[in-house]
Amino acid sequence: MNWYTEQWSTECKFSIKYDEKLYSEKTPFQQIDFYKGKEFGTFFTLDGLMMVNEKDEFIYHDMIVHPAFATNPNIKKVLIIGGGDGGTAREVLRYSSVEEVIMAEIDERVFRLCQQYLPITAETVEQDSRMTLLFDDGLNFVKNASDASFDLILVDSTDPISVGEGLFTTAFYEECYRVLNKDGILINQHESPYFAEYAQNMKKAHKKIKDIFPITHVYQYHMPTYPSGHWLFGFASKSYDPIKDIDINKWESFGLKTKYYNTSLHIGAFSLPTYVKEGLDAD
Ligand code: AAT
Repeated sequence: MNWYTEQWSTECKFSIKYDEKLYSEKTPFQQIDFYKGKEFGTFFTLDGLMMVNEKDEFIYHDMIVHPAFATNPNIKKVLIIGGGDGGTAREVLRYSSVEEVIMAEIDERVFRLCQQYLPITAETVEQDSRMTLLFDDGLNFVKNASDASFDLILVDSTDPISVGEGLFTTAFYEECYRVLNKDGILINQHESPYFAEYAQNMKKAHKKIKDIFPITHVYQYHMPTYPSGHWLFGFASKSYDPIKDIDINKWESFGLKTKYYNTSLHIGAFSLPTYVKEGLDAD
């Protein structure tokens, strides 16, 4: 019997049975492994951590994209940092009002292998004429980008270890602030409140973002295959508030069918459990 096992904390492991190991490669950036099993379908890991699987990817990709568009339905220029599987770009490109999407992913192999093994996320992205794919470090990309050139930045990154580390720094968040326009929104992969190591990352990221952006929130969603199943995104912005400014009618008028996101959940997602609020604010 084959089991993929992931260490969720020093004292806790999570396992998924698989039928087949589809592919394995060590790139200059990270170890990539693809598996196929019955419960979660095809899935891939980077450096031994679950990134995407066919069964629950809709939760993560709905939640990284749609709350920002329901808050500002006029988003036209989008920057995705990371997101090599293509799922985030796929959801952004569903808005016909979006004019331009740039994706800066450090590891081209992630995208190419997802085109081959995970078409559910990667298949449609490259052929869309609004899409520019760049294989570059996200921090490097924002450093060289012009002021006020994006309405939305989506940071779809790995955890702050190895290549993902630069995407959790003050220098990176400052560059994001600079390249966002006056109504700009930043959404970032914000780790998890439950296990200590992830909760530390969550707290540090929030403190840095709060020092830079005037409006900052953290919102939650249920991600069965990420450690503890309780995961977060950060919402930071220069002018829009995701709760006060949500434009329910406009978002509904887009007519997008979503499997996780809806506008009632949008508001609820920003209501955090007490221990999470305390974990974010504690020094
Ligand atoms: N869509 C959900 C999948 C991911 S994968 C995150 C991507 O970030 C990977 O493809 C990785 O190569 C890319 N990445 C990491 N560091 C950088 C960087 N510095 N610049 C650009 N891209 C980068 C997210 C999973 C979240 C898992 C949470 N446990």
